[in-house]
Amino acid sequence: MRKEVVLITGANGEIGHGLCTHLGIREDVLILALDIEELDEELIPYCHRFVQGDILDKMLLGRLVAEFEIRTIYHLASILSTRAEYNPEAAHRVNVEGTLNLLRLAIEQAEWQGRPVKFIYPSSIAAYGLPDLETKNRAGKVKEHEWLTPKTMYGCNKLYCEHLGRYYARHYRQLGAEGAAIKIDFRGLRFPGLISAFTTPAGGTSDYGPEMLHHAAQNIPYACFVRPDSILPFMVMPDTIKALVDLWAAPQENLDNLVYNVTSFSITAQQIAQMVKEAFPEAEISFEPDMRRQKIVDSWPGDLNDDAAKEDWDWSPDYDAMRAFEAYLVPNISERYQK
Ligand code: AKB
Repeated sequence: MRKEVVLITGANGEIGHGLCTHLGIREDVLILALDIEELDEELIPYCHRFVQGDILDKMLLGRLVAEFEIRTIYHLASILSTRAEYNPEAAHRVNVEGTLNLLRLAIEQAEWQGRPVKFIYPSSIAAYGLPDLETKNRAGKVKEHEWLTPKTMYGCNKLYCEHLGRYYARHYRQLGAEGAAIKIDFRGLRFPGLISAFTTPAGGTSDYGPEMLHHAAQNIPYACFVRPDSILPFMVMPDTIKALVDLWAAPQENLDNLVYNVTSFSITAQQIAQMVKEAFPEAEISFEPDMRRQKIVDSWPGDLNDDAAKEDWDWSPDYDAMRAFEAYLVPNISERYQK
């Protein structure tokens, strides 16, 4: 008998860490973890099986299908916005072709199991693209259908993969002999910048938030690459995991959207620096804006409207900025670097 598993791609990444440690302790979940890098040792006890490999390797994905009954896919693997700008075509391959491979795997599994497979997809504020700072400041809380003109390869990839998710969920093989009887249950979340106390992100443009904090805790000076007044929505890892798990558990009939905005608090780089300095008074933080990365941040919304998530699946974050710093980030980060 094949074992029922939850497949997590990008298990070693920032969200992967949080999700594996959260789901891995549940008795009703067996995690099949996939990552291109070797799995961090600390994640091993949380995963039923780890497979090291590439989401572009169709043979490898075929082997997983032969061995496991995949009920849910959390497709976390991707190349983030800054890194993607250095090699846009490679990013497109991983972010789009990789997602397509996973969607294909999901539909095959759904057809074979005779029931939809849940496909949980973390999208991003990068799917938005506001033309200039003035428009960003006027736009306020951006809704899901507004300003969908991303300026980065990563943002284009995320937005397009949301469309692919909708296609596989609603229109797959619509002209085939019988159409596809069973489709997938695609659920997407547009996340703000994320901050974890336990891992640092790699290759993102909202990374100045987490980087400021992790540098301060290690007594390393930090030059922030955006202006002090730059504003973005952010969320800490416990709320990120809460959103991923709550959306997964929500009854399908309650979901009017395929993709939902979620956010916790909006904050400027200057305010982050102030909160970091309150926690770590020795912190040396300067501002040396890189105008090219700044432009990307200026094109992302300063705030998100997450009313649809609140209405449809009762979304509500547990952490505002103050609580995020005082109850989660500062104590955990301090402990981490004191070890
Ligand atoms: C990035 O900066 O690329 C990511 C994101 C906002 O999705 N953190």
